[in-house]
Amino acid sequence: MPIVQTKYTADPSPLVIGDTLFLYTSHDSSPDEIKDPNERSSAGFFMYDWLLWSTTDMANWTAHGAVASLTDFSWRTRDNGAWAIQTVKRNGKYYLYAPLHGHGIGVLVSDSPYGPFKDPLGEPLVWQREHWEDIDPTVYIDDDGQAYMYWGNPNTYWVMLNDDMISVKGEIHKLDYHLDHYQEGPWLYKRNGHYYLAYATTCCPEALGYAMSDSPKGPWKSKGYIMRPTNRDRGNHPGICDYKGHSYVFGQNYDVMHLETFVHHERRSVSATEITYNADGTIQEVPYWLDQQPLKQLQPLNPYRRVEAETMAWGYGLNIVGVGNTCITDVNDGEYIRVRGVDFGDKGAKSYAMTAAAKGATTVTLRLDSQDGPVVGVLTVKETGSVDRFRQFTTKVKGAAGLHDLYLCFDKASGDIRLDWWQFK
Ligand code: FUB
Repeated sequence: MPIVQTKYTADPSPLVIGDTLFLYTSHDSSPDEIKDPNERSSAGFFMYDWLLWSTTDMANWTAHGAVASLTDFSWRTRDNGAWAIQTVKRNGKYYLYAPLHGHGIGVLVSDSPYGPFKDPLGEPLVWQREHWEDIDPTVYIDDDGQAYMYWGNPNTYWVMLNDDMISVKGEIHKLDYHLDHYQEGPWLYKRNGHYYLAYATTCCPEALGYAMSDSPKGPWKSKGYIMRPTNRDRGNHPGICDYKGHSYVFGQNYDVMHLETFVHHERRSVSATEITYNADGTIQEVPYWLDQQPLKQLQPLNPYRRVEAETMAWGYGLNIVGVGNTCITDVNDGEYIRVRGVDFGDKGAKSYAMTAAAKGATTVTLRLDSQDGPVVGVLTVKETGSVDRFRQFTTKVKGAAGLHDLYLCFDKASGDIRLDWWQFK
């Protein structure tokens, strides 16, 4: 199942910085997030901002909220259309490349992966005024320091970037050949001396294809599918990286929406799976997301340090608020947070504390290994007077030792609740 359930996410852009895998995504609105109330049951794209998630174990993901939005580009003409981005790091700065429908591709810059991102140009980085094909930018900085940007649907374009990463070097090139099944969503990278251009294949249903080359300028040779088309999906979009000795492909599907409806809406969700490279650099095909095993957890989670409440493997029905200090909200009876692979150690935990604010209250039952598993503690979050007034609630814990999945199960929930962070002792 998709790695995030608290928001609809699409167009995954992974970026590994040190110990952490950051994942920038676009953000399909849920019905209540659509700005025009008359459009709330429409099937189309309603995309206003870009979200950030992070992990250190590939099993639990932490939400960081919307780190950039269309409003960061003062020259944009549309309020909808925050489509696929990629963020890359160079010389301590983070460059976020974004399509601005009908206005080319822009770039935002930040000193931190968490933002804030600012527009250094006040105008597009590239803009081919004669068509609307300037979408889905991907940027790769080669070993010699030369950066390349590819993009486009249904044609593929590329250009070199200057070292400042916010201006182009030379002219825009259009591939004068069509990569097999190429539709959109290119993802450019290099691995073991081979250059790769992965992409979403011919719509619809889109799948994941790729091409290889000896040069970032091509020529590219199509190599087939990473994931074949299936009627269970419609749109797809690759993001590929190596992390802690494993290789991953990210993509997207409608499988969280399908928990509610099979009527088509653009409410997508990002999934990921491990990929394996053959000796010649080609990539072994992987089955459709739902036919895969869950991602292997790379290291257990330490519950004796501060854990953000928005860190989870599963949290369907819950929602995220805030940027910077992000919290869990929209808590209802029967919902739960699953945190995978929590290492309580041999001695086990004695107490549990959660920092929360509430114009209301909820009970949080701590269970091991399943939603119905053994209870190790029960916490009550009580009214704090305001959703901005946080206080710590504590409870005793018994029976939590060793390695377990932790379930925070909610009931007797009322009012507006914000869950900030928790910690065992
Ligand atoms: O998310 C909007 C668009 O859908 C992207 O730009 C495409 O790659 C496709 O995923």
